[in-house]
Amino acid sequence: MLVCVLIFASLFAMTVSAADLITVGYAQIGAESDWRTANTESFKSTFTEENGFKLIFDDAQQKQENQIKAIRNFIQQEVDYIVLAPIVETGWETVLGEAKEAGIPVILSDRQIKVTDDSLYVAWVGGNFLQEGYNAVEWLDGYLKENGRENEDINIVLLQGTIGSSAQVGRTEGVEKLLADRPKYHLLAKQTGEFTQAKGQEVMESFLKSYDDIDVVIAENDDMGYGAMEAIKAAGKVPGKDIIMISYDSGRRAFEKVIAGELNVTVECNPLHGPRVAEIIKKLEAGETVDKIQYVDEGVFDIKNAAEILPTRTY
Ligand code: GYE
Repeated sequence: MLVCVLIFASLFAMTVSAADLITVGYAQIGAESDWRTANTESFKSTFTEENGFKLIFDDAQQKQENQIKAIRNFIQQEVDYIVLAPIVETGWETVLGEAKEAGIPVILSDRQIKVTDDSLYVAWVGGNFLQEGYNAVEWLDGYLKENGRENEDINIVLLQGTIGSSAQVGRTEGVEKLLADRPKYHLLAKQTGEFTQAKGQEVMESFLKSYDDIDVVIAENDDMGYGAMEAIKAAGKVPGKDIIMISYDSGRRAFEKVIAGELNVTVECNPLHGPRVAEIIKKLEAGETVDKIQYVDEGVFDIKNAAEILPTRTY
């Protein structure tokens, strides 16, 4: 009898706790970069059962159609919240309309979307990509000045991220806006390297074939920057010395490259959005209002501060 009661009690406890968990479907973009890996890890370590969540994770392998499918699956599974890291800015109205219809709140993380109806998502948290674009060019101004090169003509190539992603759109716009005010800076070429090291290397190889006078590479993420370094070395030049290297994200590998002198600067974009999204969900659960747009503070790291910051980097 006692055994029966105990079994029943523990089964009851299990059902209650499972039912208490908040189910979250995360439509992740893919695994294209160190940043993305750190971002996935941030969600997986935050949205645990111990923290009161059940996470359903989907990797869309860099395809919007897969993200749309994932969202439809989440709706079918009646999750409590949908988190979306949208690969590109456009094309979300229909599927987010379906989520709204089903009464499931959508939180955007990392990249933004362009929709006419703002009520299709509750909140967004991520980096200020336009500002990151400015940060790169302003860092270059300072660096050239410190090296007595402020009156030189400077040839720049731009390795862009996934075209149409808000990370690419913002960074490109920020860079181009400031370049437009600086007649000594010349943008020789820009092309996408899809945010991957392999594609970054391939595009840089073709840039090096077309231009023998590149002074600066701006890569819209560190991984493409690493690829570009390989291409530069293969062409018999020294990255960080013969060509000034600028890239984005600032994971541990980037700090190590800065310290080694191969990367001149890494403009920060912080990937640790798991706890930030969990905070938003907790507030919503408590009936509180949340800020619709939440930018994360971000820094700029070069040889002056990299060694000091590296030990504090967890990713
Ligand atoms: O910079 C890049 C990643 O959207 C901010 O996506 C993110 C970007 C990040 O693949 O490395």
